[in-house]
Amino acid sequence: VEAWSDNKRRKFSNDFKFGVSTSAYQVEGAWNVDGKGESIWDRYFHDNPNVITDGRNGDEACDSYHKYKRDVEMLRELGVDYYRFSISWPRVLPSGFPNEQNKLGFQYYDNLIDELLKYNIMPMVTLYHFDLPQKLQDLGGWANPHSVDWFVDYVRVVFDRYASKVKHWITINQPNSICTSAYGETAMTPDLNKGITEYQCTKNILLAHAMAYRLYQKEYKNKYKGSVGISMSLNWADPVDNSTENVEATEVFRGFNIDLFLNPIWSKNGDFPSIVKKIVAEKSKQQGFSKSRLPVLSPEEIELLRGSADFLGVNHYTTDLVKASAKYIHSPSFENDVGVEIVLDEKRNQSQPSWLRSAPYGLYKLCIYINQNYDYPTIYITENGWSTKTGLWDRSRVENMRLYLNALLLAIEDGTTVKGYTVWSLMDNVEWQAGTSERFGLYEVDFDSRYKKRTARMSALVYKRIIQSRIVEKDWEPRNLYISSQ
Ligand code: PNW
Repeated sequence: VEAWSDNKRRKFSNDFKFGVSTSAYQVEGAWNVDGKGESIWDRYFHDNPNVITDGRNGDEACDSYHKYKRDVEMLRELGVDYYRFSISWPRVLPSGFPNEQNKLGFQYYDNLIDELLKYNIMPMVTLYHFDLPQKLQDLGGWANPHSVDWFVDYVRVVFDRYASKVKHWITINQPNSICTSAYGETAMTPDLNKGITEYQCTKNILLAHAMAYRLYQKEYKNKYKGSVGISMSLNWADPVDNSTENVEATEVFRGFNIDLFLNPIWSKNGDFPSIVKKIVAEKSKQQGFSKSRLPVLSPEEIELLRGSADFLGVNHYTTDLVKASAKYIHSPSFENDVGVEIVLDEKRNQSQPSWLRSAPYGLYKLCIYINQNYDYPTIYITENGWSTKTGLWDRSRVENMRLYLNALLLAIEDGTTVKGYTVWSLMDNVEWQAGTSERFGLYEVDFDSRYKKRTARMSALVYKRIIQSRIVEKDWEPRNLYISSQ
């Protein structure tokens, strides 16, 4: 029990929505079936099989491309209000451009969406969850300013087809992970110019989001009345102790990992945060660049970005502890610009991967931080979850979910506008480089079975009960794992 929590009984209001989430590459499989184009993850894993912990890539994954009816049946079993899934850009536009439209690829999403609507489950569609068409990566991916146009052209095709059926849109999943960790590491682009591409990507991907938002406003909103947001990776960060240097290091860390992406869209004046502008400009100068590696946003771009979201999607998993770093490495990179060290909190429960520690108070503090700095935006928690090894009695997932939902109830009581909560994930899936060695699912998937058999875990039954009762019971347990769609 956390010191900040109390024993008051709280309830989710009747209009609060519950959902679950997946993404295309992680569940669909069928990587080269029916005319799908190659994505950057297909290429990366086919060329570098050794980077995957257990060697299992997304070629087959959960085979949701063929098993979507079973997926929807599971959603009915859980009783969720909505399903957050993503559309694979290379599945529908294999060249990346609208000149080639893959009928069969679209047919899959037609079928999935119609199946959801048939059972009154709202689709929440992520337009981009990490799987860029390889052909666009060959042109520089998100570091190329033309990527703004490429994205908007793709999105227009999708809006035209689905705006009448889909009312909740997320433009991009975790642009901050895409630009700063993936570009900074090696996952999404092997060809790096560190310290530079991170910020080109940041600018381009935020503009791509804003253009897609404005497109919806202009051409679809009046008719279809949907809402368009963006999901950010927003873990909380606290200083490892109260020393001035660690407190300051934490402010810098938050500046780069939270505010760099929120400030342009949700702050009153827009633009990148001044602390980030200052640090990158100073270091760029020291390193001999003729100007800051962080691109400038023009007044028009600042206006375009400001207010360009109906809601903030919060993907929240854990809290990092921040320590000022003594070693300043002279080479340019996002990491060196932030210049801190992340320390794991050994006191906290650890999940399967070591980065994931259960620290529910962090969700509460994050919400308060967002409210104070960005004036109470409308929020959906678009991802929150826990990973385990295989096994159906996943008590650590249940425990973690209960603690985070209680923290969320407290944040709501203190004024946070949260419309919905989404578990990552509906089922075990391909956890990027971790392959299937980390399991995030409410349903276990038997990846060795021909039908990718899915079985409800204990957490599925607990979540179902929370959705029905709207309260978080302390220690209710099911007697068996039978789950029905009634
Ligand atoms: C998310 N962190 O990414 C992704 O959106 C999912 O695709 C992924 O499967 C899921 O988390 C689980 O890992 C994250 O550093 C990226 O804390 C970074 C972090 C957490 C989640």
